[in-house]
Amino acid sequence: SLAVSAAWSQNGGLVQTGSDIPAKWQKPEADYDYVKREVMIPMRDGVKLHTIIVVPKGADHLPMLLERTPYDANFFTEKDSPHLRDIVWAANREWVDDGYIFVYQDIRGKYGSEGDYVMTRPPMGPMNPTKTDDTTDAWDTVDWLVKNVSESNQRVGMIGSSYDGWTVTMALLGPHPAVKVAAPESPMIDGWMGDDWFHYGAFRQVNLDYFTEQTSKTGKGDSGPRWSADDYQNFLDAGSAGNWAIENGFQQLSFWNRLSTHPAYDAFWQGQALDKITVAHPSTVPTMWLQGLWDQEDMYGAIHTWEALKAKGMIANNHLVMGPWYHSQVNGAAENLGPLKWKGDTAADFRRNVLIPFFDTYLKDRKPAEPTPQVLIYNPAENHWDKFSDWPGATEQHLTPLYLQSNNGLAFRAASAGEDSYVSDPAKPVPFIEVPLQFSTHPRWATWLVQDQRFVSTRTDVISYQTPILTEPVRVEGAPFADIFAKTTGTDGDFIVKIIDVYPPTVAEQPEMGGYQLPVSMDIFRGRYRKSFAEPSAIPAGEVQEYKFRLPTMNYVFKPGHRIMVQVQSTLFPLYDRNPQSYVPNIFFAQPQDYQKATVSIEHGSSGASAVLLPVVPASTAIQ
Ligand code: PG9
Repeated sequence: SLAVSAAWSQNGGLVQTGSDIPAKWQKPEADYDYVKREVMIPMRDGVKLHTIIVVPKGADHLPMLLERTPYDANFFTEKDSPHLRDIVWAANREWVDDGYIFVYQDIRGKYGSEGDYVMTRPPMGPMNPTKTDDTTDAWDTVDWLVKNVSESNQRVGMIGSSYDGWTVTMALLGPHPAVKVAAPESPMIDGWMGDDWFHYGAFRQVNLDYFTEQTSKTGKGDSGPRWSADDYQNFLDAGSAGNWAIENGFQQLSFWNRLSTHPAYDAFWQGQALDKITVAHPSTVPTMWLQGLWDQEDMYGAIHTWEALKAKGMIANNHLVMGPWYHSQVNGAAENLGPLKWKGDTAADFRRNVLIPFFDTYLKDRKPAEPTPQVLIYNPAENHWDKFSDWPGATEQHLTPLYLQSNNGLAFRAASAGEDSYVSDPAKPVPFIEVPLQFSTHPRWATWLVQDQRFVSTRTDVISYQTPILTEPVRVEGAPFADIFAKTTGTDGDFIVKIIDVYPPTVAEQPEMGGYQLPVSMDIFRGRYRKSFAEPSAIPAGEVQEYKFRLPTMNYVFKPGHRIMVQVQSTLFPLYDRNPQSYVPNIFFAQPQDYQKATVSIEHGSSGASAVLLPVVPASTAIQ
C-alpha cells in the first residue's frame, strides 16, 4: 500500500509545510502488462552501465533483445501506458507480439551510465590502452543478464541501427556464448571511406552538429547556432569546416580534434576500420547485416563487412539484406521513400516475416516458415524483394563500361575523343538539395539521395550524359564504379558521379514522376586521394588523371522507355565541405585565398575513356 504523506494528514490537510514531493514516488502499476526495471550493471573495471529491462508480466523462458546505445536508453520506453505494446518504439511492437524481454543500455559515459565516453571507441589495443571496450562491455552485460533476469531463457539477440549497429558489431568481436543471433542495422563501420564522417575523404559537414550534440555533454548537447535560416548560406559564410568548428568552440571537443588532425586515411582510420577488424575476428553467431539502398548516413558498412566476410569464407552464418530505405527506416514505416511508392510497408513486413523469424530460429528454436535467404535485396524498379543465394559484390570482371560520349551522349561503345569542360566555382557550390535548406529538416535529409536531379541539371557546372530512350531493359546487380578521366586547372578537386534513372516524360500512374531524374547510385571522391587514400598528393594542373571509385550497390532495372543518365559535378554543398581546388595540407583549415575557381574537363574517347562501369546481368540471378 502507498504511504499517506504525514504532512498531508495533519490538521485535516490545512498545513502547507514540508515538501510537496514525496521522497520516492511509486506509480500504481499493478495492472500494467509489463514490469520495467532500471539497473546499473557492473562492468569488469567497476564502471556501472545504466540499463532498462522491460519484462512482459508472466514471462517465463523468453529471450532477451539487447540494444546498446549512445542515444539514451530511456528513449525506447519513455511513454507511460499500462500496455507494453504502446510504450516501446515502433520498431519493437512486432517483437512484443512475438514475446520478448527488452533490454536497452546506455553505453559507457553516455546518459545514465558511468565511465568515460569515447566516440565509437576503438577495440582494446594500440588505440585503446584501457582494459575495456564495447566488446567487453557487451560481454559483461550479457553475462549479468543471463544470471539476473529470471524470466529469461538465458538467450540474447543483439540488434540496433547505425551507432547501435556499431555496438552490435563490436559485441561480435568476442561474443558471450549466450548471444545467439545478431542484426547490425546500417552499422557505422568505416567513418572515412563511406559511413558518417567522410566519403572517400570528403568531409560531411552535417556531422558538425552531431559533434556538439554527442560530445559536449553526457546527455544530449546542442547543435550549433545558426545566423541564417539557410544552411547553404551559413556554411558558405563559415568558409571552411574547421573555421565553423573554431567559431563554435570545438577546440574543447577531443573527438573533433582527433578527426580534424587526421583528414587522410592514415593509421587512425585504418586502425578502427571495423570491416577489417571483423574479418580478423569473425564470429560464428548467425548475423543479418542490413542497410538501406538509399542510406544517407551509413551506406558503406553493412555491405562491405558482409563482402569481406564472404571473401573470408564466412558466408554460412552471415546474411545480407538491403531494403528500399533511408537510414534506419527499417525501424519505422516504409511504404514509400520520398515519391517512390512500394508495395505495402516494406519495413514492417520485413520485421514480421524475415527479421523476427530469423531471431526466433536461434532464440526460440522455432523453425521459420521459409528459410532465411542468404541475401535479400529489394528491386526498387520492379517493386519487389529478390532473394539471392549469393551476391556478386565488387567483381570488376563482370562490369560493363557505359562510356561518356560527345554531345552529352552515353553508350555501351567506345567514344570518340573529346572533352567537356565546366567551371567549378567554390563561391557558388552546387547544392545537394534545393535551397533554402536546413540539415535539421529530417524529411529532406532522409530523402536527399532520391531527390529529382532536375533542380541542378541545367547548371553550367553540372554535366549530364544520357543514353537514347532504352528499347531493352538494362538490369544491374552489384556495385558499379565511376571511372572518370579528367583534368583541372586547379591542384585539387572533388568528383561527384551520379547514375540516374530518367523516367519517361509522362507517367500516367503518377504524373509527378514524368521526366523525374532519380539518382540510383552516387558518391563523391576527393581528388587528392586518387593514388593513395593514406597519402594525398596534389593534382598536376592540366594533366589528365584517372578517378576511379566504387559507387553504392544496385539491384535495379532501367526499363524500356527510360534513359540512363550520368551526371558529373565538383561540389555537393553544404553536405560536403568545399574543396579549395588549390592543394593545401589540411582542407579543414583552408584559408579564404585557397578557394579558387577551376576549369574541369571530363575526357572521353582516346583522350580518356570516362565511363561508369555497370554490373550488367542478362537476366535476374534472383532465386525464382
Ligand atoms: N549515423 C549516426 C552515427 C553513427 C555513428 C557515428 C556517428 C553518427 C547514427 O544514426 O547513429
